[in-house]
Amino acid sequence: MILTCGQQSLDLSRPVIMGILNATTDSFSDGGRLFRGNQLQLDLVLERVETMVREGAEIIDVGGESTRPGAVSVSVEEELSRVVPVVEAIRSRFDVIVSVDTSSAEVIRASALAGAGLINDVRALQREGALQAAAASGLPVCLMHMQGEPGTMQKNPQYRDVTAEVIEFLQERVDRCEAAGIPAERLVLDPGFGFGKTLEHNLQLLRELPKLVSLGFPVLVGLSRKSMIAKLLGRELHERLPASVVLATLAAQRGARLIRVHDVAATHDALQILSAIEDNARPE
Ligand code: YH5
Repeated sequence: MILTCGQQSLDLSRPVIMGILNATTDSFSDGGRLFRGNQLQLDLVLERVETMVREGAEIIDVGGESTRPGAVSVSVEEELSRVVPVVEAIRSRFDVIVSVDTSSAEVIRASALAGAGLINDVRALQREGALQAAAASGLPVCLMHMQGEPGTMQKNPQYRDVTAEVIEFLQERVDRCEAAGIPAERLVLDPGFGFGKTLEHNLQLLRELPKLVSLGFPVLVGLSRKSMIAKLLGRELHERLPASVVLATLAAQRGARLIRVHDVAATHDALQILSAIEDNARPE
């Protein structure tokens, strides 16, 4: 129920919010807002983090590589230069847990030294050296399922049974982690909504989320502002807040314990109501 994140710990007896911080110039939903020209502004980063922490985020997810469909890849040097100063700046000013969205062994090692508390890898540690780097870091890791690679993953994804295949893949990655010296207690699983999935696949995964939860690992979900909302409702990016909050709540109700979102305050309201119902306790 407690996830140890380096020097910090995370209580997962209730759902917790992971706030998204995009240290990329080309993010889908809030691309480049923390930049002046090509330069990431640490003062803007800290302002954004302060807001998310005040609104109820317990984790800040720092991403230096865009994984949106069709995104161009950045060099390891570029990713390091964006992520490391951000991790250090956040940790020097806030007590929040910093998660780093990366697939690179070098970035995993540097982030751990800079004070990160969690590794979030959309490629589930499949890149060269990533398993070893994560094991050596001693940090927990979120293993996410993706079919294909970001550039092409939304071109005709196909499954026999999406939930069964996601679970098989994640179970295989759990086994590889354990063999590499990352104990089960340090793993978080994520079905990877929108990563090589059609609307029907995403809906089935959310409907059947309890099957993934029943493996016994904490489950993380990222549904915030994703294109399944456009496919269901025809909403533009700036119109996706209500649907994002509903999806977060439905996922938490089905057992997700880490909820990755852009809109922390609204999601926090929803999760507090859910927790009050589930605990039969009133907020003070
Ligand atoms: C995730 O699900 N997602 S980056 C497209 C959008 C809006 C948002 C079309 N990193 C996940 O957030 N890490 C990302 O509008 C993630 N789980 C984990 N663990 C994609 C994203 C997004 C894409």
